[in-house]
Amino acid sequence: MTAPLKFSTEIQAARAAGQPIVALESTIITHGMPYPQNVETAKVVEQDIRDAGAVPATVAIMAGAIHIGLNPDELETLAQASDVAKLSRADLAFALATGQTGATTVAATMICANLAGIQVFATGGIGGVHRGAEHSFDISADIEELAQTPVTVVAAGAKAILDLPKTYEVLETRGVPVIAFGQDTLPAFWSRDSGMPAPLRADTAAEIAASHKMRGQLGLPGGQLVANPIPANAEILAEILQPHIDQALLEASQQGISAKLVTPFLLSRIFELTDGASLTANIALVRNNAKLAAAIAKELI
Ligand code: PSU
Ligand code: MN
Repeated sequence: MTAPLKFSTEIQAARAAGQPIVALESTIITHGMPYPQNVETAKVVEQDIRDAGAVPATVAIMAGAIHIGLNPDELETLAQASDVAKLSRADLAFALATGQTGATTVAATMICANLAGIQVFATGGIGGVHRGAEHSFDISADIEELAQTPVTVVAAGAKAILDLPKTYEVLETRGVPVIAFGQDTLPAFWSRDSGMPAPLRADTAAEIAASHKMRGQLGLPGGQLVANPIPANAEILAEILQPHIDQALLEASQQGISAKLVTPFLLSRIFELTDGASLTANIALVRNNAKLAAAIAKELI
């Protein structure tokens, strides 16, 4: 029994040549950014990875197959579609079995990357524990996936719309190494510093790759979260963002937004409330994460 994987031409060649490959998710394209910035960003990020000496593999589910690497037409179609399903661990098998098309979250992308033998994955921010989770129980499946699937995920920390202290507590409970890159504090997605001390710190891609390998040697399941701060020239200070996040959260609760819709709703409202500044920062941080992920993938060859 094998998983229904479909490799793009570029990824087939990369696998044959033993080149380093970096996985990319597709929910950030379909649910995280508006068109056309979503497809423009996807293409720029893929090129950043190539320029850094690795090969990008954007993951999505199309017509019942796990696509590892999308060609430009597939990327464009996905980015323009308005009714694409957001698929996480719980939805993946059903979507494949019933021939659906859908975008993969961090959790689902980790599963697909691991099936394809890809050990490193770059994104913007992972899902985590939502504010008010003590009432809603809304905790992203991304956390559980990091605890079980051996993929190193490079992100700018958990998204600042979440309850960051609770998110990092649960990551610790589930045994997920959280490694801040180049600083002693955890970043907060759009801003460099959350004020929270980082559990672990690395200053080179080689250290992160060595730790990834050592987890394998110890037989530990699960991956690592690399928390890579947004470049200083692109950050939005937390105090500027906070009122917009509060406003978006208030509207979400007033409108009864729940489950899968919460993250996309908050991201798009913050985009509107910041006149697009949140998107500019989001693009800069994803590109920064892609470069670091490429460097880690090269160390893992
Ligand atoms: N990072 C971004 N934008 C996004 C996401 C991450 O910069 O849209 C997506 C990822 O796919 C992540 C998902 O896995 O949001 C989390 O959704 P939820 O909280 O419903 O698990
Ligand atoms: Mn959720």
